[in-house]
Amino acid sequence: MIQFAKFAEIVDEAARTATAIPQFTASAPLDVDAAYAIQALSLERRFLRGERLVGVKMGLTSRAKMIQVGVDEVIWGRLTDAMRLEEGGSLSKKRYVHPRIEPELAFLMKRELSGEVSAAEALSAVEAIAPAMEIIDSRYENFKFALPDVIADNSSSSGFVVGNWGRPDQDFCNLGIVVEVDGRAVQIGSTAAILGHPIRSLVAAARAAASIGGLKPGWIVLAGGATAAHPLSVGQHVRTVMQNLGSVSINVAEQSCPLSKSH
Ligand code: 0L1
Ligand code: MG
Repeated sequence: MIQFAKFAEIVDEAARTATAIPQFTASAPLDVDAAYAIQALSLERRFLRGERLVGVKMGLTSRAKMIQVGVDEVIWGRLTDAMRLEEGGSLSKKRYVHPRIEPELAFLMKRELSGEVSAAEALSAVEAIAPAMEIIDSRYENFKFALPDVIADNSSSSGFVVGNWGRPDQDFCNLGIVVEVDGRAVQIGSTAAILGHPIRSLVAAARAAASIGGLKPGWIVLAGGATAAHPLSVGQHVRTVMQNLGSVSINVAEQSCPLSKSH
């Protein structure tokens, strides 16, 4: 346990100071359970600094992501209030090591959801859905990691931005998605890439979150990237357009404006 706490401190400091570190599994034989224990301990450090748990992210929920990372297993991480960026605002690139953006569908929870649930039960616990983007930023050098490394590193989650909320009773199983950088399409996909239907990701989130008391009303669940992640550079305007649901955007700045809520 003491060693887990040390790994948690290292990965937390790497995230806090935007400093790349060598992957843990190069020197320690971590398994997936150990990795989730490290993730929990590293997030505890953020909560002690005043951050609040506001939801979870599901990761590696599409073939594109599994192939990009070289694993075939769904993973999850925790979202805190400090990770949320203002829609249309800016992110400060210097607060990340090597950020990338992923188009995602976000769920807003209306009711608690935990453990083994059906797709219908999951849907009935949703208040709203929205187009969203996740900023992933592996704290490992060159984005190089094995599965336990990335899980320990909060499954690479480092920020998220959510567009306008819409009704959950619309069909969202196969919505077209375009990610644009400065008006040019850089990724094209569909919500169907998320486990065939994004609701399956919420079912998986309920199962995963059972270990932390379940998904809570008011929480956000990011369903997972629908395309490969796209690298971010200073000066870019990044927008994701999702069929029927609208768009969500962010500007990549060297440093964010002091008046902006975003970090
Ligand atoms: O889908 C995801 O959010 C995956 C994050 C972990 C892997 C990565 O850093 O690309
Ligand atoms: Mg993601």
